[in-house]
Amino acid sequence: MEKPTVRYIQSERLMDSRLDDEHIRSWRNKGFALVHDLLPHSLLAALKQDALAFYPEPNTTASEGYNDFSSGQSFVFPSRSTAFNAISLHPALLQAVADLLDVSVLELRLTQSDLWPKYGSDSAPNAGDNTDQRMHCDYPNHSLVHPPEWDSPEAVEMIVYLNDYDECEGATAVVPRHGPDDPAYPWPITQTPGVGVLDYVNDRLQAEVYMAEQDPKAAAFRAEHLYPREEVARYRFGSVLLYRHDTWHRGRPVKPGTLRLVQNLTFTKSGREWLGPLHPGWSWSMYRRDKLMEKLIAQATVAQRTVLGFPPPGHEYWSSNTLAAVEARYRVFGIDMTAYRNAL
Ligand SMILES: O=C(O)CCC(=O)C(=O)O
Ligand SMILES: [Fe+2]
Repeated sequence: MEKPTVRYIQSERLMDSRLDDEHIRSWRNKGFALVHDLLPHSLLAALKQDALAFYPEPNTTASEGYNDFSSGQSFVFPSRSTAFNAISLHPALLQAVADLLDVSVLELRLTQSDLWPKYGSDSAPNAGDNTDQRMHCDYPNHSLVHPPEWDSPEAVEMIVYLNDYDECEGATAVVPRHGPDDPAYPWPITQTPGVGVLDYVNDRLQAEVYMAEQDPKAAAFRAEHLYPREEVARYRFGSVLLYRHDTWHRGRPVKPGTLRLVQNLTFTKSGREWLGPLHPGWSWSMYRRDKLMEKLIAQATVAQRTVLGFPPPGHEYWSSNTLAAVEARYRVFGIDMTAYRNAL
């Protein structure tokens, strides 16, 4: 059987860039790290091109349909953009997450990969508006529970920026955590819109008015300890902001008339069913005529497949029968089952 010649996933070892100890310490202690040059610029440029071809230009009527965050599930993994898929499972990203969580790459799972446009606008925001966000942590719409104790994190979130700060502004703001007694980081994290009985309000001004009405103590905490301490992540083309489900942060206004493009990703430790994928399951696209996901699985490395939930070599799922059956499904796409066979 002839192997496909088009690459659907970048699986060469591109391990030239790795987080340094300072990045790892910063993420573990302060709750974030901004890293430049983790990903190859050629791949990022290809992704930006795909995104620009997909999303409407700023200042057009069509762009008004995209004035809230997220792509509305229209630019998610697995995507027709090969660059997007390649970044979603890029070895340098996987290694960075593994280093932050102190586990092996095989113990990671991808739970989010979504490319979001953010259009700069100076019109009056509604309560759900994304332009100038309220300070928040991301766990409520990623987790069924609450983030574990600070020193036992189980997920890494990231924002990959495809513009320069000077072009679009709209740098994400983060509140660095200073040790276990930091008054900005009390436990549990409940003083935020959307948690408990509090409604979800995204716009900063409206959220803080609402908080002052509903929970004056929480509003005072936010005003005293969160907003004054925010630091902006001055990104460049290709920068990656690594943060956590329990890091206070918020999106800030993008320059009117510009379009900021970011890829948002989340990786968790395996076996965390309470941190489920934010998109349709990875198998859901398998009936598409383009067979993109099948090709992607076949061409991925063992580690990349495992990060998608494919059973790793040596897993109890594998027997000579299941191996032959999976091979029968993917052989036409060029899968190499040697690693699984060797581990039987
Ligand atoms: O877009 C950004 O800079 C941050 C967005 C964000 O934090 C969110 O939507 O949860
Ligand atoms: Fe967020």
